[in-house]
Amino acid sequence: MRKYRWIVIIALIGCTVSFASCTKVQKKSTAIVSGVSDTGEVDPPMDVLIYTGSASWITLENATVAAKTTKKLLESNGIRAAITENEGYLKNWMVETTANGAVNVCVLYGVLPASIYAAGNTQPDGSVAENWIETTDGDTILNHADYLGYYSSDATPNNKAPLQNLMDLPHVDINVEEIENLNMLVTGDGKTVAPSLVNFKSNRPFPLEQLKSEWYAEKIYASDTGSIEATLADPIILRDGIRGRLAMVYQTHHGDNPKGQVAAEIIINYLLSKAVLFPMEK
Ligand SMILES: [Ca+2]
Ligand SMILES: [Ca+2]
Ligand SMILES: [Ca+2]
Repeated sequence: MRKYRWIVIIALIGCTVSFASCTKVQKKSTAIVSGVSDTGEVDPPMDVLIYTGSASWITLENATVAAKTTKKLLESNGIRAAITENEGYLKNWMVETTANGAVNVCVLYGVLPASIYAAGNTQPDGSVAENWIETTDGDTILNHADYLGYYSSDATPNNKAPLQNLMDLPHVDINVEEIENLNMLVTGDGKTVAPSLVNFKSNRPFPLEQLKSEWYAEKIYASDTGSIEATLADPIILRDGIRGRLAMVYQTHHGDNPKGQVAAEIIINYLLSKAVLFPMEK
């Protein structure tokens, strides 16, 4: 009789365990970035996500106008893009698109949100943003307006450390020459890739001599000389060897420039261009 009771108890435990594990497997993932279609298929994450929850050196209103322009142009070229004011959404998308085998682009307006890089520079290595640009996907943070990373989303000034920590270049300093309103002349590449880009004045052009380690200037679209042989550049795409990228596009102090169009043109004609991604296919 006692033996029989044990069999029942063991069977009950077995049922409980299998029920619990079943529940776990069936639990829906909290992928708020991917949509689920009517047929139950999970959509792939957006190619491009534009964050407009906070901005520096551009008003939120102007950032939103630029973001809408970029999104519209990307979509008309078959690129999936979304705008979000929610930095938690941005973080989930970044985690989801880290090392997913596809180039993704995150567009920012002078603010590096705390959800992807802790305010106060408390995570010099391994932030969501740093992990994102350290895979061979070629993922790209494309920054407009203020110095890339200078302010966090809660208005904490992180100053120059975020760029240093993201690049693992402890001395990188964009404003070492304290440049204000430096003429940027469009290069040949700039004319080809971004027809909307015309000569303008940059407040935070990138000093090319600061590139160290495996970082290099992958593309220079405007510079102080109008050629790629230059000292300072904006727009510029910096690349970490075969890994990710940081792009600086119109780093200007409330400059009135076509950020929306030029960002879209750089993404369409270079970063996500089929000719660039799949050069062997004709
Ligand atoms: Ca990716
Ligand atoms: Ca780091
Ligand atoms: Ca690193």
